[in-house]
Amino acid sequence: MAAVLDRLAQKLQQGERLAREEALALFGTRDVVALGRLAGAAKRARFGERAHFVINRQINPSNVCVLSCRFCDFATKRGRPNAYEMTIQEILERCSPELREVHIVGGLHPDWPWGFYLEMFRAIRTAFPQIQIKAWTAVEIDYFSKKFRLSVEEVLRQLKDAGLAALPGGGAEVFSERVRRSLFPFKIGAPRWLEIHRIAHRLGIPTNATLLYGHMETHEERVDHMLRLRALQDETGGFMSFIPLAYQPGKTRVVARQASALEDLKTVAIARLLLDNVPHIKAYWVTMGEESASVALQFGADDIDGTIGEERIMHAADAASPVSLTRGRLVELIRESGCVPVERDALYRTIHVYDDHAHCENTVSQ
Ligand code: V47
Repeated sequence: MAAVLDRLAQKLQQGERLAREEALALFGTRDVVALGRLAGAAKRARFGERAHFVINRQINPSNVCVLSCRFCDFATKRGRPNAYEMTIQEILERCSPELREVHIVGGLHPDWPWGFYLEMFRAIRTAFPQIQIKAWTAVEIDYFSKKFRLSVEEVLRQLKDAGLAALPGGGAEVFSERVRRSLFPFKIGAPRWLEIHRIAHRLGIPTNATLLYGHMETHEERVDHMLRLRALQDETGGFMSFIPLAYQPGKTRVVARQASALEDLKTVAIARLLLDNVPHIKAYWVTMGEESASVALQFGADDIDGTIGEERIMHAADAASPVSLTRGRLVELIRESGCVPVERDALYRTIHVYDDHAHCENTVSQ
């Protein structure tokens, strides 16, 4: 395996791309440290010692959802004790002037009208003009398009006019028909997810992409997922960030245990090497845990997401991480990894570089 890694290192140095079989071989390696070194070098070539975070808040306006995906503990049906629906006022109460980003996703609500979604954005934009709205996955955009009989272009145009800055990467799960049929048969599959992101990119709306791993998918399916994202990115250049999401078994228990820390680090590292055209690789502290996310910054990741405020999706599935982190803790996690913390906005524009240790004490409680 050492010879394989050496050969890949040479290939990468010459600016060549990893092929499918090479990425698969990396999943098989026991030399995780050498893999991490390769991916860390690729991260440093782009960002030096910098690593990003954002002061953000996740808002999930409702968990009522017309779908019932086998891996999801968040979604529920109206009338169940855990069902909730927020008003626009309740959404506004979750926003505050320090925030740079709100990340809004929810269930596919059975009967909220289209005007509610637009009004929600307008209300946020009016009350908090400095907040960028990253909202609604491709699954939700597809649902709005069908439910309100609008083209995807029209849905996105109207949302953009109302304040949408970017789409989050959710709903991609894993681009495998085999897995879709088993875990989320009524949710859109890869072709539609990719089509919606292609349209968003054409309209000048940047997006993220996720991969849900650590359930029943194979390494081949993980690699194929990344390769399909790489192909779309070659075409559009519209993806900002790739976020591997480790499946939280919660009550759905597709598998008994979450992927190991080593598997998390390998997935991050291989994403950095394979997705050579996606600038940012996120180590999502909510699913990986704070410590692994910090280590992942030496394994190819350059971002650890943000303060989050109130994480509900993974915590519905009993995630062990906190629901929120302070700015001070994020700065500390990044510094512990040996990187320089860079506070960013939702579009990865730099807000502040924490190269002065005095800022380490700076904590906010959202
Ligand atoms: O699509 C649901 C996943 C996603 C579970 O774009 C689960 O910056 C693990 O997309 N275990 C939504 N994952 C979250 C998401 C996201 C998160 C952070 C940042 C960004 C971004 C996007 O959560 C869903 C699904 O794949 N999910 N249930 C679970 N039990």
